[in-house]
Amino acid sequence: MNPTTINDASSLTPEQIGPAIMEELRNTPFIDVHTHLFMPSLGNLGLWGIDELLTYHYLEAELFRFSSVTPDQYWSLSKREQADLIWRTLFVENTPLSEATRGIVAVLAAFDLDTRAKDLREARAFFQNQKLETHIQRVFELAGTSEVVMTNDPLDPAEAPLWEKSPKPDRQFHAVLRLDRILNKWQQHWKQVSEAGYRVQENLTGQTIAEVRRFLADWFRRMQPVYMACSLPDTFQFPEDSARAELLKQAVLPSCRELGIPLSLMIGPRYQVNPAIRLAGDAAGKADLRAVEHLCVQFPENRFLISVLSRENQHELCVYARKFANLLPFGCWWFLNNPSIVEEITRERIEMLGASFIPQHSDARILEQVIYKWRNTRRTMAPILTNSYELLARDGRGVTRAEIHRDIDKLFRSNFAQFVHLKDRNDHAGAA
Ligand code: RAT
Ligand code: ZN
Repeated sequence: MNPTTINDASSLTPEQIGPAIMEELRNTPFIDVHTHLFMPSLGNLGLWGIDELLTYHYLEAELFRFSSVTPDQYWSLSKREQADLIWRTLFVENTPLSEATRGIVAVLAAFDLDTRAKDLREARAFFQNQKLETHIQRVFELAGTSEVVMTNDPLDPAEAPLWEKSPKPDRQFHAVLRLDRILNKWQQHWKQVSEAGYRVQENLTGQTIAEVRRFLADWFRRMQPVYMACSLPDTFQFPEDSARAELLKQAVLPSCRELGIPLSLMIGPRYQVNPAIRLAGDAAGKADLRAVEHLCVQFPENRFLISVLSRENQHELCVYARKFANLLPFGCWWFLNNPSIVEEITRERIEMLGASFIPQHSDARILEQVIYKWRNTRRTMAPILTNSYELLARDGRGVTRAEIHRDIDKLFRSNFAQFVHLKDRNDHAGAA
């Protein structure tokens, strides 16, 4: 390839486009806009290492397809025994063909560990020898990520006390104020809010709404979240006669406006269709995206990050994004994070929205997962982008290296950074 620099204004030849895209994808440090990872200053909340990787709920779901072990038998095992069973079943006795199992293989290979090992001895010894802080830097480097966004639940009894101790902020981990318990299960959680010192009742009186807003403002100060977030069932409706809709309208959306942050809605799980397999027990359903339409229309001053779990909802989401600039679609979430589906959704999004969306987030629960999830994303993105630029060239406009750089930066960094005003926040943090 001719050395083409980022400032080179001349169009690339057809042979140069693919390699230039691969290089830009490799060299752009991505922002991972939604994970379940935790900064090290939050103590032991962050999961990492081979036993955690193997007991990821995506793999637990697969275990029950390949083994006669019952969920009850599985849950009675220690984590180590569970990991051994999953390794033996999915990696020794069967070929790891699925996306989640291939992910484990890719992580082991990234650390030069034996991907055909008969047991986990070597892998365990490797992870036991890592020091978390340096390991995180190495993992981020291998994943090509500069920073990740966490999921932080102020009503999680394991997490909330850690925030109350003012943990050291971490430039590589941004917080998110997650509201599932408050919005989806107010009846079960209002007492917890009340016990934390807020004058709330189950009934959403004026005082309760004001106190929920005080609760959100206090947690905003404590966590400095980049957005608030909630996952919502496939049956989600807005407006509707429910505590959730009232809380959204009167507390959460006004607070987001006042605090200047977006609200992220992840719509589409069918919670616990098989409770016996716990976290793995959720399914997916097609949602009515008129709820999103109504939110965007009624609250034009709010900004919404939206991900939908059903494949069938993807096209509609793009249509709504074309109507409402305050809607930013993101990610191919959970059951969609497979190359065939990511490819379909991403092509559709580029065709309908150009580079004005966020193609992917990792949803990593275990640190090292970012390695395979982001490698896979880069691998899937390269031919999609190549095809888009080839079509553009055939229609009469070649692409420059600088344009490729700009587009990839938008998709994997600046669309998000601008939507959540990341720069202002970092400047502010730097000045503080
Ligand atoms: O993808 C997942 O790991 C799910 O279990 C959910 O956590 C989902 O990502 C969510 O944030 O609700
Ligand atoms: Zn998630």
